[in-house]
Amino acid sequence: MGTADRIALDEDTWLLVLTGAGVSAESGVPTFRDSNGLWESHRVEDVASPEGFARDPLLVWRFYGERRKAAAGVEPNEGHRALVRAEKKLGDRFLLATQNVDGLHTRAGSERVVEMHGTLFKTRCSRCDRPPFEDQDTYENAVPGCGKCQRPGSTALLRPHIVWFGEMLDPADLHRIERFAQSAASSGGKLVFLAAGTSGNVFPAAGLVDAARKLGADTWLVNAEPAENTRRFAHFARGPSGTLLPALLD
Ligand code: BV8
Repeated sequence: MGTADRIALDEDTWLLVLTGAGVSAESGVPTFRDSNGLWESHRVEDVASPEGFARDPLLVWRFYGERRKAAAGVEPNEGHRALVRAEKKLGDRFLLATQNVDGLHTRAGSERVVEMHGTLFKTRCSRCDRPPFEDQDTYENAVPGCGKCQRPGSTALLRPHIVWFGEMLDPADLHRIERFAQSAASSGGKLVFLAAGTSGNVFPAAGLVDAARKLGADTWLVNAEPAENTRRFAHFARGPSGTLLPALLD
């Protein structure tokens, strides 16, 4: 585990970043591991899975409505902003893949973002292919039905535009990440893979470090504590991303 103290953003550096719930912790958004309240009384897989939604759609909407409310009231932190500055410096040699659904990267000013697990602020029909739409409603008391594909006696329920456990990620998202890493590798430039605020538990996101290593990337992990896959990284900077990302990238 190397302990170099910064990531050089040179003319030939390509930076692929993966973030998880830990980068939003300092903005006051609870992570999955140290979450409290609603999450403690429910396993995430129960309220973040199609089976959970089929079993109790109102509970699932309460879980997401609660998070919509919470996320609307918080601000990006210095870690989000350091990633915006890195993107401004590298341009199309920068890509940010996030597991987070709280929208804070976009609110901080990041543009080259792949929201691998969807977003809290969009809703879609669980049956028809109407496009997902912006939605801030919290649906505490009634599960919304789709007005478009309504058939007599069979109401299709609206659902959060989130990738639940057991659901496929959008192939277009995964292709965009792969194409970026391959372009970096074939450009003769230096590919750096930086993961921040993620416990490395959830796949396929947790496997990105291995794909990056196969392409010869230098690999960094910024995390408050060792992650599931810490040993897959050449460098591990332990501590809060709000401090370490500016220190490493500026
Ligand atoms: C799929 C939306 C299947 C919900 C989420 C291979 C092996 C094993 C299992 C699987 C596998 N392939 C698939 C699976 C199953 C499953 C999975 O990985 N399960 C795990 C639990 C074992 N994966 C899936 O189901 C995925 N689907 O692969 O498709 C398939 C295949 C073929 C055909 C059909 C289907 C879908 C995964 C997406 C699930 N949805 N999110 C929601 O958010 O409500 S995942 C959810 O977990 C969030 O995205 C969240 O980001 C993520 C949790 O991970 P982290 O982000 O890392 O958050 P966590 O709290 O765990 O860690 C935070 C870290 O930050 C901690 O380490 C902490 O120390 C650190 N930290 C805290 N504060 C700070 C900090 N660090 C720095 N600074 C700080 N201030």
